[in-house]
Amino acid sequence: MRFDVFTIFPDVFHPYINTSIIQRAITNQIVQINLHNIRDWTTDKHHTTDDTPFGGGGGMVMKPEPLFAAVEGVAGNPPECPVILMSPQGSLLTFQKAKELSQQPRLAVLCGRYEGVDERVIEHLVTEEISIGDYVLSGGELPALVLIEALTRLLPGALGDPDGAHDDSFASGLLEYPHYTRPAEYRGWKVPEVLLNGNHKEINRWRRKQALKRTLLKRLDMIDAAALDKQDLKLLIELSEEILIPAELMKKIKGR
Ligand code: 9D3
Repeated sequence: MRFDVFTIFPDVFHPYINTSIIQRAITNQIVQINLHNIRDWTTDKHHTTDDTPFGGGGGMVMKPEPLFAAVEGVAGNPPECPVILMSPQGSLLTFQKAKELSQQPRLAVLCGRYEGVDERVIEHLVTEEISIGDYVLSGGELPALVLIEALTRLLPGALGDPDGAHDDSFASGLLEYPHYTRPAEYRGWKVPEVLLNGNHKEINRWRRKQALKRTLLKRLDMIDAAALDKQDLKLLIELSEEILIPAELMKKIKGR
């Protein structure tokens, strides 16, 4: 998969993409990340990428000409791939959205700065706006890195094993079970006995139960009754002795 990233701060990408999973995916030719400095497509003496807003008000707006020139220069006119604007007004990046976008052979990713980009860029160049959450950042660079990493992890071979992200918690629809490592006792806090006895059937059952418990307690919104099976129903009945399980959910899963 090929990413063309358009930014006025290409340098902030280097340390992160040259680390760990993304770096290995680049080396193994699973992803290609091309960084483009929007300033290189300016034509004026001062290499201006922003200007004051028509109609007044504070702040600066990214000018359309360098953005159109950059994206069309790299991705073609019209662009031959989706053009994504990282924007606080975009739709939220989710596992589903990441999976969908990871099917594309190529994406252009625009990073806004200042108050935003000229609306004509959004209307006539951008095909999709994506946000990474409801909090204010200073620009689209960190969100672009988040997008690139989330998509790269989903590409076959990127995690070094062919099954890739199958085990990832958002793929399974539940949060992950708790993890422990040595020592078996730390400050008097013991690792659950079941993990030490080597009975893998029992361990898997315990892990599934803990994953259900956590998801019920921390992310009830993630629970999809349709994705739970008969053994999950048994685990839920056991869990109902420990925590409150919404009657709604019990009804749905008992009904089949
Ligand atoms: C101070 C200006 N803001 C008014 C409330 C609007 C605004 C414009 C530009 C807020 C943030 C930004 C810069 N942020 C992004 O470009 C951005 C972003 C984000 O801030 N949060 C979550 N996802 C994203 S994707 C791009």
